[in-house]
Amino acid sequence: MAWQKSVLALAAAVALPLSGLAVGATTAAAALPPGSPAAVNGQLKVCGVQLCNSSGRAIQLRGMSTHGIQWFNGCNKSQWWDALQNDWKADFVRVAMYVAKGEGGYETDPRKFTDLMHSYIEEATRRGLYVLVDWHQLNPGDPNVYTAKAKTFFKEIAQRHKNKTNIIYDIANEPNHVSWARIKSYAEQMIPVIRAEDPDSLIISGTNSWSTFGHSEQQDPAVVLNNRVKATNFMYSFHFYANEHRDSHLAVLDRVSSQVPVFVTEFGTQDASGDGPNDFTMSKKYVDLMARKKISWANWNFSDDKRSGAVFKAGTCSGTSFSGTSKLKPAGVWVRDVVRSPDQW
Ligand code: IDC
Repeated sequence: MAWQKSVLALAAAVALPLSGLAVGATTAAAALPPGSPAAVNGQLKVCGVQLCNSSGRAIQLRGMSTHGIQWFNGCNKSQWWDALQNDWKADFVRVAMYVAKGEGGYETDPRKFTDLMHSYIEEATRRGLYVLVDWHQLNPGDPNVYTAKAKTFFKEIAQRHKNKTNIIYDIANEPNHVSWARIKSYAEQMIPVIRAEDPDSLIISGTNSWSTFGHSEQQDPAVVLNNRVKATNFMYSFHFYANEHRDSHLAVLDRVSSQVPVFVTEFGTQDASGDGPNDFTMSKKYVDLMARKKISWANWNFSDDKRSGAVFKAGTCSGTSFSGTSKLKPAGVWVRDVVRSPDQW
């Protein structure tokens, strides 16, 4: 309920005790720490092609994605969160919850993964960060394979957290080998399920061809641009890996983001495998474009996987030291500087 959210955001901003406020029966909304990204900006709204804060000002959010939480939940400890919040000064965390059984995802134990997502959401909220709930469907690439499961998952997440102002839903990570028409049909089934619980939160969906508006499968982005999802407060996601996706890919991001609201929910500075050499020159072209157009983004990923795109050196998550640069791989040193540069809001 919009009025409850604005009262709560106000209360959080001036640090009033929340105990006397009426909140939904299902759960009490947590106070966001004053001055934190989510307290300052409140409920996000799409305005035109921009992402705006609760005062209608266009903003850019910069954050980090987890690795798959079925594999790297060992990083989920207080010092890792401290680094994200205080050292990296991230605005949000994207929580990558893989879906497929073959990848050890949600399907293997829906209760366990839903509870794990709840715990990430609560911790992000306690720290005043936005949290992007990522339904990380990848294999198979057609999100319609999982519609029933996605409805069950998002209904519970939305029911539990509807009074929070810092939740962002991504209903499909990277659709692939599936037409835009099929993805759009999935999105138009999913959005009402979330909206029935939480009418005003931001919802994102991936686009065809691994969230490239079709570009990586040689399809014209016009297919998406001419057949838009019927929904408000909705954004389209775009992904890139800068060592592999060069100027023509960058041009697609520039083109589509002038016409529809775009959120870069995942990018890397290396190859699409999340590994291999970094290209920081090409990465900077993307980052500069995203800064100029206030396109929000998350970098892949805030883990200690051995691949070059995981920011921490292998073994870091078994320890307690995450802040500073000594535990970072080159991609981490580079992206930390960009994440922690002052927000323009
Ligand atoms: C990769 C992981 C790797 C895993 C693989 C398949 O790093 O450990 O084996 O997925 O599940 C994406 C995907 C993301 C990929 C990442 C890097 O969203 O799941 O992670 N990537 O390959 N799209 C482009 C790159």
